[in-house]
Amino acid sequence: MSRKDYSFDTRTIHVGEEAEFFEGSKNEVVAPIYLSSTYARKEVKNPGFFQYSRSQNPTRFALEKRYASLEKTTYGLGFASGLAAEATILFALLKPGDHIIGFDDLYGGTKRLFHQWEANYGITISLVDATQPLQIREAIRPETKLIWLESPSNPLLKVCDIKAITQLAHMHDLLVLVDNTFLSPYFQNPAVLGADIVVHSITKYIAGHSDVIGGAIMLNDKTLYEKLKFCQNSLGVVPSPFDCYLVLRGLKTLSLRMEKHQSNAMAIATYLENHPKVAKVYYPGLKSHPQYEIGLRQASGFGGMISFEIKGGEKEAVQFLESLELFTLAESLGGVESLIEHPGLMTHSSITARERELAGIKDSLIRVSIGVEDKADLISDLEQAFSKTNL
Ligand code: P1T
Repeated sequence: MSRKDYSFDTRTIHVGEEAEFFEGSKNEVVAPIYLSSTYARKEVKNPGFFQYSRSQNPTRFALEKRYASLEKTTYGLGFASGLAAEATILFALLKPGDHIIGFDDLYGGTKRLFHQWEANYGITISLVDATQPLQIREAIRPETKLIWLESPSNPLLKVCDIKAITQLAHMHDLLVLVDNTFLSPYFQNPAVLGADIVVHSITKYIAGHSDVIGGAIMLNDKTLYEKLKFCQNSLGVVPSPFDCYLVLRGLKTLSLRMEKHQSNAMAIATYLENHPKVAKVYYPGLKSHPQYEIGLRQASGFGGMISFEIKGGEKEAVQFLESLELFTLAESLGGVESLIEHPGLMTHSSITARERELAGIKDSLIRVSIGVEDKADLISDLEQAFSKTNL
């Protein structure tokens, strides 16, 4: 695509799939899947650009070009999973003795990775409530290198002020990473707000159909990019060409999907907020959300993720979850189908009960990924499950 000023919706469909991007192309409209794991060379000492598919793959390059375009960064890198992208960042950018400040509400698998690095590689990590920039300021040490955020966070949908935190971090020469999985680049571009590194679990909204595991890093700094790209290849954490194709395909409807996820989520969050069996609703689009104004300022939408506390405790939560018929009881999020789960027993079970308590994840907490089905059908399923829950 020659023009750089096309809108987001246009870029999700075209960037990276231009026919001229693929050598020897017959003007295919859809990116070919290059399955070959290696490339023949004519001369021993003259390998040419394409040598081995872990290092160079045209289908992956097409997707990486699109990743950068969607987050408005110079560089994009594709990974085999969100956690592969995260592990690569730790591996490439940190050394023993370094310190990370992390949001106290992060995906459980990210915290599990942090704990392994603390135990084995001499990294220290302080988890703070990043909705309070003062807590970040107080946690900064001479050896601090990186501030690790999710906004909105998983599972409590806390929103932090990315611009304010970035300004503070840059005064101290610290890098800011934002995991933008929950909003997708359709609603929020952290690098435009100043973040140095944007991370995604591609598995979620970007792929969008619960049939791919993938990850991505988007960034502007050439030196950081080169370090990460070197490790992407040397660790071998690349996505398969077929998965890259599925993501290129899924991305074409990102804008349409995100709008429907959001309008359904707004209706369901309002329904839950008025339900007598619900104690508390967490959704950044509700005026009752403590960081509603920050979300409004830094993002163009609130997304499709909702968490809520059911009255009672774990027993009632489990009874409710097992009574649902249309919602699928499963980990993950961001697919076209609505998924629901119990963070304490599922996505965040890899961290200790004490850590969950400190982060505010209660046994009555339920997390919902609102799909793009008919919202009346979703609400009637929630209603029948509430009616079967003894309170
Ligand atoms: O599952 P994977 O593609 O490796 O991505 C990890 C990851 C990273 N960041 C965020 C914000 C995430 O939510 C995840 C994965 N989360 C789930 C599987 C979940 O159900 O919350």
